[in-house]
This record gives sequence, C-alpha cells and structure tokens, in this order.
Amino acid sequence: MTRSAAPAPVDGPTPLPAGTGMGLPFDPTWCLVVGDDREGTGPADDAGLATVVESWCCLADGTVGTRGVLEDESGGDHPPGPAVVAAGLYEPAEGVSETLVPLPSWCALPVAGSLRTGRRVLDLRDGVLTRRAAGGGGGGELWSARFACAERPGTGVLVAEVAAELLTGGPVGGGCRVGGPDEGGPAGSSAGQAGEGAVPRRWRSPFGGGALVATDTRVTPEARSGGPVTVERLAVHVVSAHRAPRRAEASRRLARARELGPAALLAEQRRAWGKRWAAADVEIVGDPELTLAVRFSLFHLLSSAARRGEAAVGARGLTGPAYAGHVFWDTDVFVLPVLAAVAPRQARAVLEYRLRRLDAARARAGGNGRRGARFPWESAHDGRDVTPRSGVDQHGTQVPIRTGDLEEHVTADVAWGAWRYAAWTGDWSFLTGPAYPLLVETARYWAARVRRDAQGAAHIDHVIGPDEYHEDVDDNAFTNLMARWNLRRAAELVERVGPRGSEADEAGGWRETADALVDGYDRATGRYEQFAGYDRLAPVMAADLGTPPLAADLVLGPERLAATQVVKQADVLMAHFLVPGETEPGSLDANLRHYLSRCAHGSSLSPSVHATLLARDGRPDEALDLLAVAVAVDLEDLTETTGGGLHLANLGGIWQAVVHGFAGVAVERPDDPALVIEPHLPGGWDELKVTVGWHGAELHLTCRRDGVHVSSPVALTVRVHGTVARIEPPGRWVG
Ligand code: IFM
Repeated sequence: MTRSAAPAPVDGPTPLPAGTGMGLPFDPTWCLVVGDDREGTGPADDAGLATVVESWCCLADGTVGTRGVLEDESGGDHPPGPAVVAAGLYEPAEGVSETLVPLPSWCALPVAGSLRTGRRVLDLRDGVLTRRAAGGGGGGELWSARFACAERPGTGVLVAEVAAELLTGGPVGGGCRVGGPDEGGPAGSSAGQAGEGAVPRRWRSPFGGGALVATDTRVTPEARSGGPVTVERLAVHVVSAHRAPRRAEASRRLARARELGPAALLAEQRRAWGKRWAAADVEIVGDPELTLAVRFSLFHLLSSAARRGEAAVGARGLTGPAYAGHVFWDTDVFVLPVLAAVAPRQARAVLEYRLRRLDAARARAGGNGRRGARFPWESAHDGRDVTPRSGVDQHGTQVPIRTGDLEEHVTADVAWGAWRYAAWTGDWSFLTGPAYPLLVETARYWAARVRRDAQGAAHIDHVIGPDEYHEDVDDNAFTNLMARWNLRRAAELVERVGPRGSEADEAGGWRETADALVDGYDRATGRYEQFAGYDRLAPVMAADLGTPPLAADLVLGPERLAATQVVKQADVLMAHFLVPGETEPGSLDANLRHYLSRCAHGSSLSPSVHATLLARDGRPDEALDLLAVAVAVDLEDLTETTGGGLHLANLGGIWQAVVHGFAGVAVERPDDPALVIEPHLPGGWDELKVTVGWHGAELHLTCRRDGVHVSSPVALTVRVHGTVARIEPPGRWVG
C-alpha cells in the first residue's frame, strides 16, 4: 500500500478472534480495510502511514477516543501524540495554552515486536476494529477485535487470541500504561490474573476535571500451556471536565461491564449503531467507494460528540492531537449541522458547550470595551481564547498568529449553529429559551463592533475572514453578511418573544445596523468584493502557483501572497453556503465562477464547500471532482496531515455536499413550511439515498434524475424543483 493510496475494499470476511463467531458479513460499502495478511512488516515500516491508519481507525464514543494503535506497541503513545484522550479534558501546555490530557492506552499486549501489522478492518456498521496478523518469522498469529461502547461512553472492549510463540512473557493483564500528569506506575497484573481494575487509576487536570481508568483483563488458559491464549480486556474511563471523577463510579461501571461480558456488550453495540445508522445512512447507488467514504465521515462525526451534557468537539475530534483539541468554527458550521440532521441530541450537546461559555464570551467583549458576547477563535476548557499567539514557519522563524485577535466571524458562526439546529429540529423553544441570550448577546456585540462613516454606512474594520491569506482587512464580505444575518435573526427572535429586557428596545437598532452594513456587492458584476480593496490586488489565479489543493503561502510566502487575489478557502462563497438568504438572489453563479479559480483550497474546509455550491449551481459533475478532493483529504492523506487526526470539518463538509449539494436539501428556518429538495445528480450516480430527521420526523429520501421519493412517518410538505407537494405517510414519489 502506498502512502497516497486510499484503503482498498478487499473482499473477504471481517476477521475476528477465532471462536467468537461475532463477525458481520463483509460489505465493501461498510468496511474500511487496511493492509493485507501477507503485507506489512511492522509499524516502523512507514511511520507516516501508520499514524494515518491510527487516525482512520480511531474508536470514540464522544467521551473517550482511542486511536487505532497496534496492540504490540508499548501503550501506543508515540508522535504525533497520545493514543487516548477524553473530550473536554484539557491541561496547560506551552505554546498552545491548553491541550488534551493524554490518558493511558488500554490496548497493549505483550507481543513480539516482529509481529506484522497484518490486515485491519474497521466495520462502520458496529464500530468494531479487527486485526489479523502473522508473526514475523511466519510463526503464530494474532487476532484481535476492539470497540468503544456507544451505549456506555468510556467503556472499551478488547478481545484477542494470541499464539503462544508471540507472547513475550510480559504481563498480559493491565496493558494500561500510565501517562497522565498526576499518578505514575504501571497498572498491570500478571498473566492469568483478573480484576486489576479494582483499583482505578486517576488523572487530574489542573482545571478541576479528571479521569479515572480501570481495566479488567481475563486470560485463558490461566496457566501457560504452550498454546494460544485468549485475552478479554475491559477498560472503563470515567471522565469529568470540571470536577474530580469518583472511584466508586469507575468500579461500578467496570463490574457491570464484566457482568455482561464482551459478547453481550457487542450485541448492545450492534443495536446502538444500528439505531444510529437507521437515522443517518447515506447510500450512493452506483458508487460504492464514495458510499464508504460518506459513511466513514458520518461514523467519525457520530463518534466525536457526546449525547449528554456538553460536547467539546475539537478540530480533529478525538482522533488525533493536531490543534490540541481546540474548538473552532469547524464545529459550529461543519460538524453541528450534520448532527442536527441525524443525531440531534449530540448537536444539542455541542451547543451546550457554547452556551456554557457565554459568560466568557461576554467577558471578552467587555474586555474590548464592547457590549454583548464575542466568542473566541480557538476555545478549550473555559471558553477563553486559546489561540496561540505565534508559530514557526517553514524556515523555522517565529511568526505571529493573528487569528485569535482578528478572525471574528466565529461569533456569528456560533449563533448560526444554534439557529441551524432549530431549523432542522423545528424547535423554536430552543431559540426562545436556552439560546435566546446567545442570539441577543452576539447581536449586541456586532451592533457595538461596527464603525459608522459620515454617511451612516456601517463597517467592520480589522478582521480576518475565512481566507487567512489576507490579514487585517476591512469589510470582509463574509464577516459583514454573517453579522447582518446575526443582527436580523436576533431582532426577529426578540420581536417574536415580546419584551423581556432592554433588548426589546434594541431590536429596531439591530435591524437598522444590519441594513447599514456594507457588503461589497457590485450590481454590475453580480459579485461581492471579498474585502475592501481586494479587487485591486494582483489577479493571480491559484493555478498560476500550482495544482490546487496547495498551500499557496508556502509557494509565494505570506507577504507576496497577500498582494494577490489567491484565497486560501471559500470566503465570499461561505456566505452562499451558510446564509444564502442574505446574499443577492441569483448571485451564486457569478461569485462561484470568479472565486473558484482564485481558490488554492489551502484549507481542508474548502473543497466540500465548493462541491456543495457547484452542485447547487447545477454543475454536479464538477462538484463531484471537488467532492473527490474532499474525500482524499483524509482517505488519501492528501495534505499529509491526517496522522494528526481526521479533519472533522471536512468530514462534515462531505456530508453537507451530499445532502445540501447533490440532494439539494435546504433548511433555513425553524418555521419553514416545506422541506426543499432540489437534487442534482452527477452522471455516474443512479440514485442517492439519504436519511435525515426534519422537525422530529425521520425522512428517507431517494433522489433520482427524474424525481424524489420521500418516505415519512408523518404528513409534510416538500418543494422539489419548485413543485410543492403534500406527502402522506408512508410516502410517495414527487416528479
Ligand atoms: O478553522 C480552520 C480554519 O478555517 C483554517 N485553518 C484551520 C482551522 C482549523 O481546522
């Protein structure tokens, strides 16, 4: 397998430890296959590829994530970072302010280092990762299967069968290497002993949270007989981001998991993932590889957010250490919308993370001498800005990072995420209830943030838009359109709920400010100027610098690049993506044509947005080319950064391209009277099937070139390419 090759769907059954009888029949549209029994001499073979596979094969339950480390490693912690982390559990770190606390890996077995990597299969249907590997000298075999219990966040199960000649003689129990900042020492017991988890190990974050880890390993036969041994390990993590977790809780959960045992836990796992997929599946009939890629995206998105409390979803989720687990706008506008459509409880937990940090956002605005709330560009445990102030460029020179000060659109993006959740769920009471202060305070911020010129026009100076190649610009069209959207939606909300506080007197002013905001739209060309002065920059196209996707800043250097019109990622086009209702009707095509050729796709957030808009613009074959780029970002490690974790925003963007682009599903408001479905299928697709939850009803849409079948348990109205149709259960075709 080459570094750039996507995992090939190999035929054959899903390997599982002999005797478990637990494998599902192999299906190439559900199973990610890596390696081959005959290939691979060990992880040292290609360290880069090994880390990429670890990201692909990460198993997470929204609370704890375990990268797909091999069992034969000493605990799995190696560059680029820890194998196991817990969502929202941060500790101070040099340079990045805060990073996720490394937890001990629970998957290590004392097996010979010469063991081949073998063949691994991640079955997306049930989240079981299996491996079959032969010993280096051809002697003996290891089979293993592991999963992160979807129904019991924090509980991991590992079952393995190991040939005697592969065992090194080290302790089989434990397998839990202590890597936390608080306590040290191995937590193991010797082979054949059970119940080492009776004394859970504890790690504390200096921010008040902590994690407890307890493991229980059963080895049969207990006495070494020269034959293979079967290992069953259960690992329980009790994680709390804000207070010390209780030992009794860890012991109780471990005892319960032990009582059930791996087989019953697996049956539970299958039911849990079965329910998830029933509410979320996507199938592209005619393109099995893309179907697998979209399901892979959904799998990792669904694995990244908790279902209760708050979910701090970092840019790489729980799949890797890049960006230190910091939460960006990636979560609000790329990840959250997917969860809102297919797993609303998880979306609500993502929103809860922001809601609980509203006070920190208020303090930030206050610190800038403004009313309202300003959300941080990068957020971690308490919602203060944790964006690094500097970084090192490719020449080893320390350079300032200005996004923390200037990339302000995130404030409107957070509000947008709350609104989008309500648009999918139809839940006004969320907006008029828990999210109300967030909408109000973000609008207040924008009202205070604008500068009025002598003519009364409103401007937002000194920002960075999504295109981070151009820093400290004035009137970034995207930022201004998002601020306008934020002001108008907040005003609407306040008017809807009636007088509650002083905001009742402010709403009119917000509307006036929204109307006064300049947006750079030019009626003559039908285009938005990305920011004041952008059109006067050198008209360099991305293709002049190389073949996109490319890191144009590395080609030209930041200063020369800033003098050109080359953009890093969708910027003006992000407005068409997020708030089409705020853009001039009919302006998508002109802007798409103009900015597409200028875009380097220097960010993983970019290709999927363009794919969505191209599909919406009636250019599905070109859209498919960009969707392929988006898929390659992680599945071909296109930018050689997947080893640091999967690009969660890109995974969300892939789903959005399929659902909002190719299926043409549009959801703008909680009170939309009809669900809009305007499919644009590329040549090679026979049919596109998607499942979404709209206003509480699970809808199965089958999109074809000549119409859409909507299956629904409730009556609803849809608009398909302008035709309004009433759907009665169980559903019907709309041509
Ligand atoms: O949020 C993104 C940003 O838009 C581009 N640089 C990477 C960030 C984290 O993914």
